[in-house]
Amino acid sequence: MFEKILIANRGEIALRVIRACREMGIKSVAVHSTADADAMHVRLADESVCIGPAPSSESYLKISAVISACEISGAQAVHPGYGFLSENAGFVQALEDHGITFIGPSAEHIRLMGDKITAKETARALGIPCVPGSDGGVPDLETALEVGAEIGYPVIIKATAGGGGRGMKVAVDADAMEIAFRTARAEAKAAFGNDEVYIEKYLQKPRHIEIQVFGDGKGRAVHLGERDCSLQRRHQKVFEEAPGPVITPKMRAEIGKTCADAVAKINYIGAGTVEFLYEDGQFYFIEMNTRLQVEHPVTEFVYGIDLVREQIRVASGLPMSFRQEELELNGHAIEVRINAEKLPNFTPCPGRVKTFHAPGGLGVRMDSALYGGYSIPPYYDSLIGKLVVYGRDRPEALARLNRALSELVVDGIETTAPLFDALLNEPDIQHGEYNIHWLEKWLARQFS
Ligand code: MV4
Repeated sequence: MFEKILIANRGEIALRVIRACREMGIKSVAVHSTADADAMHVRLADESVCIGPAPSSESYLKISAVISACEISGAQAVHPGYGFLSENAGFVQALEDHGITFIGPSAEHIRLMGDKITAKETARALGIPCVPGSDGGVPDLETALEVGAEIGYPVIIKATAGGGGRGMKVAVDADAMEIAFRTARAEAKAAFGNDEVYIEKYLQKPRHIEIQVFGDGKGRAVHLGERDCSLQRRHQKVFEEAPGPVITPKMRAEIGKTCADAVAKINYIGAGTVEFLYEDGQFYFIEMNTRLQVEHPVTEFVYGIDLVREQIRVASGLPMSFRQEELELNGHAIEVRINAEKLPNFTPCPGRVKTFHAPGGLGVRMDSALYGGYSIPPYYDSLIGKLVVYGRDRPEALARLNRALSELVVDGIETTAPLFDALLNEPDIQHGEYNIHWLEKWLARQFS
């Protein structure tokens, strides 16, 4: 087992990893920018190294600075958290060249899933159901129109190098294809420096359901069920739950096994998420994320597993500490993301937090790096905490969320917390009746 792990991240996820390290008797090294000298992750870690100035590009994203910090501190492994360098194959390669272990999948698997066409081809070859669409890239308008005629409209045009919703365009019919195709390519070129696009049948009212998978890198893998992350605004998740309100045990077992078998077959190591759109009882693969996700705590609650501990175990060559047959789904968990943003427009509002009080009690977990007197710097993303609740069933989890929100105090800045008080009063939310468009429609109605 590693003696010392460096955490190449900040905020609540850095704390999450430091906590796992401490429970495992592993020393932790924080890295930080000059803007984060007073950050909680720096205080909580056993050691810290300043790796550069405030902009992420010169600190948290700077591979050479992170590697230097490993050498200075003697860390044998790096946990990347999410975002930043977590899905950067070049970083994994650079660590390997320096004899440092990356706590996550191989550079090859990160690359495979980073290109959305190869990801989809791989998924299909491994028996994962995919959205009908073009076989690979669509080079010109003529081909795009052929694909449209074959699969039927509406279609969606997506960037091969994309993900997370950037560079996507819907064409409702053949007449709309020319403009949609041209715009999608231009946006893809501008955003990713690569104008390759592919085409899929556009699903009109799906849910976003993702399957948590975990591999040991030696041909064994398990699934830990699904999360429903349909409540999003501008491709940012705001509310996630496990299990999904409309997923039956039979469907879970089936799609879960398909995903676990697939990642086992490619010797995938560590945590991964297979993302699907779900409509009319069918799953359609869209992407795979090769990292630990923000919303992993809902899965931890309902399966009683520490995913970060397992990541560290398999990265060090140990087996996972459980088998599929030992994994049992129990109860219901919900996460809401508390951002330093002002409603109704979600305007970022960094600044000084006067008072911070985290809710607690039975079935409540608040992952946050805030403290009273802390100044939230303007340079990084606006997530300041994740409030995660557990109940024996969904109504109990909802009641607990309502209660926990009533205890939360963040004074001095605006947060998205009031949004969730309002959402909890909505019958559709109470009944789990929502899809990927529900939240944006509701927001438009609320604030018009
Ligand atoms: C789609 C889709 C409908 N049909 N693909 C958006 C982000 C990216 N990960 C995939 N996305 C979508 N792909 C097909 N074939 C609708 C979306 C989509 C979406 C997906 C998940 C959560 C929120 C979304 C909001 C708008 C569009």
